[in-house]
Amino acid sequence: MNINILGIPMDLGAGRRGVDMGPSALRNARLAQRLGELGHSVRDLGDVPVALPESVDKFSGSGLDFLSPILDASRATVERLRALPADIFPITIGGDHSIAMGTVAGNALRGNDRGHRMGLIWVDAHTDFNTPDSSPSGNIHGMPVAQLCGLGNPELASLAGDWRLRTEDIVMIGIRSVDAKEAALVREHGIRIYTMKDVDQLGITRIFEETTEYLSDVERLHVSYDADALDPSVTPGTGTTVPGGLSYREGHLLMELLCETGRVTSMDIVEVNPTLDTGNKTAEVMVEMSASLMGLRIM
Ligand code: 5AB
Ligand code: MN
Ligand code: MN
Ligand code: MN
Repeated sequence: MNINILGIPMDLGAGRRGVDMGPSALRNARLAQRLGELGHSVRDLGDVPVALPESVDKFSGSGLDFLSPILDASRATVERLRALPADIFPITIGGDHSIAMGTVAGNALRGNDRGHRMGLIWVDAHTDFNTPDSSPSGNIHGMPVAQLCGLGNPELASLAGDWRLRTEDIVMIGIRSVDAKEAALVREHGIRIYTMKDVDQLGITRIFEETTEYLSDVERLHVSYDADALDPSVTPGTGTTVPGGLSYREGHLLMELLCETGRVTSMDIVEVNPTLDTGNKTAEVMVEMSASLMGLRIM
């Protein structure tokens, strides 16, 4: 496969600094080499420019912290991705999870100016379905899925023009921290959610089978993998850890099974923060997770 890596060193959407070093940490953990060893042809496109929080006015947008520079970086992400040829598998590396507004929108528009019907598999401790009104923190990395569905801020909601992610084309896995108003929103919009309780009860294999069945009609399939989906003992280097997450093997198994379908067309790796890590462990684990999605086999 032809893989293109695109870095988005964004920490404007998160409450803590340092996640902008995620792309660097993942490159340092040999992401491109690891995928190359699996037989892929890998090209690193470098980084999308993202403003430094010190260099911009936090209150420049309408009501949301760092709205203007997040819009700029998201628009640049959309343009980079939509221009890629159809046979490329983009792996976008963050950066906080606000980058997914641009990555999902850009991948939806790639090869179709009106936008493909896009399935989204959101692997995360959090549902990231806040709107500016529901958010307890005001941090945009807690809002990308709602924004992609057209809720919340109208400028963030129209990164792909009139294209919208359909609420019935989303599956979330690993969920264990949802804010009160956010919970009401995901229920209202009927988002398919597998909490950690479901992971414990059903197991990853059953969840995978239901997920691929549920998303059988989409044209493109994007996996957005937040490092905090995994248990903090596996990925400590991330800003919003929640105990009781996916085990190392559960994280891998989901990627191995998704790989076998041959249906996934793009991926994000987000929320790797090396300033909170032990060595570069979290980036190394996330590189292995992406390798599993791209064909790594035990034997
Ligand atoms: B992450 C919280 N729900 O909105 C909020 O890491 C946390 O991309 C969001 O999943 C976590 O601030 C965002 C409390
Ligand atoms: Mn997230
Ligand atoms: Mn999260
Ligand atoms: Mn986080």
